[in-house]
Amino acid sequence: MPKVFIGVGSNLGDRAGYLESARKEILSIKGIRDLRCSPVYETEPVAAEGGSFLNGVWSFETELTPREILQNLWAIETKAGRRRDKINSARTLDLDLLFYGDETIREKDLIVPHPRLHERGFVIAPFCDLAPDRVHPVLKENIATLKKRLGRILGIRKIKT
Ligand code: PH2
Ligand code: MG
Ligand code: MG
Repeated sequence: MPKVFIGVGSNLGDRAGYLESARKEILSIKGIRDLRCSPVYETEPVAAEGGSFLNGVWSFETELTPREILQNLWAIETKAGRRRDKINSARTLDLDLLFYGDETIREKDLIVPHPRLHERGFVIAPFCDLAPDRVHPVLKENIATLKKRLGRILGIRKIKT
């Protein structure tokens, strides 16, 4: 059963509340098991509007297809009142599919692994807490190595373990 990693983020409204509801929503999806959550980081926005984010990385095992996961993630975002008026506007909840097992997918609205995850301290730092040995299916390096390559990550702070 493939192991899935998602990036979670919120920088609008009750940020911790949105992450907590997302966790409950994911737990309630049939066909998902063994949800694990990284510590939560407070992070400065990178090329995005609004205030600081809460970010984390979560993993689970699933029988669902990548497309089914994506649809579930979108539905949870919508339930959290996510609006999509502008790219990178402040958001109540952002759920991004990072890895789907070792698969590489290149469709218009579904690119896996997430193309920028290795450049983003707000993804790599929590990812490294959760799964340092996980190997990036395209870059063929593990998350701990990718984190080292980023050097000193500024603008992030672990707030909850
Ligand atoms: N998400 C973005 C763009 N910028 N910055 C931080 N700190 N955290 C995010 O989750 C984030 C971002 C696009 O989704
Ligand atoms: Mg995102
Ligand atoms: Mg997104």
